[in-house]
Amino acid sequence: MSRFPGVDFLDLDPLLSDEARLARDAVRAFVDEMVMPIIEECHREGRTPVELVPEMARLGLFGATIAEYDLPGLDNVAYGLIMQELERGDSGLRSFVSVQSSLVMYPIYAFGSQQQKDRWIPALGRGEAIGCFGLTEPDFGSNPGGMRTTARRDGDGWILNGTKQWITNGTLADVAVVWAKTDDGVRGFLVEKGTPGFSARDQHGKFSLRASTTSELAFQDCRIPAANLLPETSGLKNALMCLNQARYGIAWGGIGAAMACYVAARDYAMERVQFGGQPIACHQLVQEKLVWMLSEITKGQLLALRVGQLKDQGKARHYHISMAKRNNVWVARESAKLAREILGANGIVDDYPVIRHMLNVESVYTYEGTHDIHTLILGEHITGIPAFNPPERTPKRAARPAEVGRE
Ligand code: TGC
Ligand code: FAD
Repeated sequence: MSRFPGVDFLDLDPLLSDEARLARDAVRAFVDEMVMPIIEECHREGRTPVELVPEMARLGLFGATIAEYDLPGLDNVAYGLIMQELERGDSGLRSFVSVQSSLVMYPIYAFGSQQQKDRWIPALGRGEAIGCFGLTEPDFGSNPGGMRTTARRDGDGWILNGTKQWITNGTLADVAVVWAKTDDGVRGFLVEKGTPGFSARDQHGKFSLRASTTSELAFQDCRIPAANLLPETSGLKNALMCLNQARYGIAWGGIGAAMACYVAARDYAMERVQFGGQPIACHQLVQEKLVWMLSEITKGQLLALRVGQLKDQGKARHYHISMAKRNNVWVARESAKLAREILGANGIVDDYPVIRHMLNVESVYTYEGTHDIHTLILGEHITGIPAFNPPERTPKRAARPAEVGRE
């Protein structure tokens, strides 16, 4: 079994706490020993490696920043490094941990009642329960505020109606954190597996994130007890706060995927011989690609590290996180493409991890706010002008081919 060497061009290791290094190294070893031997098979078969859940729980990867309920209470930099290492293995695995930690444990911990926390946080932390997060709907992805799912108060409970789509771990989940419109705005609810009126089914045909389960959730007059409302939620803002946690982890994860592609490409270039017995690494064009990857990975590490430090100081704003998610997933996407080029035909087969990362990163580029949505979030921060929903204009009639060049 080969050990992943890591990428640390600027000697950033001394900037990390002992705790963060220990967490990273433990997850790096876990990925080398337990993930790499099975991940290509999971990707081929399109299955989530649920057999890894007990070991991930033992390593304290679920809810790692929570300091209660016997959870590790790590800082955000350590959490980020965990995400980096997991995504170096596979984006689907990082997604599993992101959803469990940032999108399920975080909202229950931040917005839940004491009873909800006591019931779910320990079980989710031990991996005995799995969670999912339902925000996106078939007609509302980038614009979740338009959601059609409703929750109506009815006696001592709530009635949910609507559909959520593209939900990671939907069919695996014991509990779904579901966002729905109420008379008092958007609020979060806990819906347990098996509740009458709640059904989940997997979405098939994915060419990306194949080692992850993606599902549709349907609510048809689904009645849940009043106690399943997350009491501290009062608007879409609460859902977006959960996204901040997950997007931050993805910013590190993108660097992990880019590192995997860079190391695979560098090693391949040193070995692969063409034209006169020299390895392809001797060509300037190949070197330029490796230099691009290493430079961008290094800049991405600095960005993620600084946002992590700001987060630990309570100073990270959502636009800082948007910049890190946007940039670092783009670095992963471009690195995967360059690495695939360097591997030639071997770049399209799963004997190497590159094509899997290249396919995975298409999902990561899209979920948790597309690249372009993060551009607009940053654009709004810079200018103060939200450009998500420009005023309606009547489109000019397009010229017919016969009219082109007439005037
Ligand atoms: P807008 O009017 O701008 O905002 C509503 C309120 O929320 C505040 N806010 C935020 N607060 C905390 N964190 C953020 N990131 C926030 N962004 C906005 C805002 O200040 C406002 O507060 P207040 O007090 O005035 O009420 O809302 P909008 O409806 O115009 O939407 C803005 C937009 C487009 C940026 C937002 O909706 C968005 O981020 N869209 C992208 C959707 C998205 O990322 N979906 C992800 C679904 S989950 C997922 O993909 C999981 S993948 C699995 C994995 O993680 O691995
Ligand atoms: P759309 O919003 O329809 O966007 C389509 C295109 O239009 C994009 O290029 C977008 O950038 C562009 N666009 C949209 N609006 C604008 C604008 N105003 N200006 C410029 N361009 C714009 N969601 C969950 O709630 N929970 C999950 O667990 C979850 N897991 C996922 C797992 C996978 C594998 C995938 C692929 C998605 C997952 N999602 C999940 C959904 C994800 O968050 C959405 O796909 C994402 O928010 C984008 O929404 P959309 O796909 O509907 O694209």
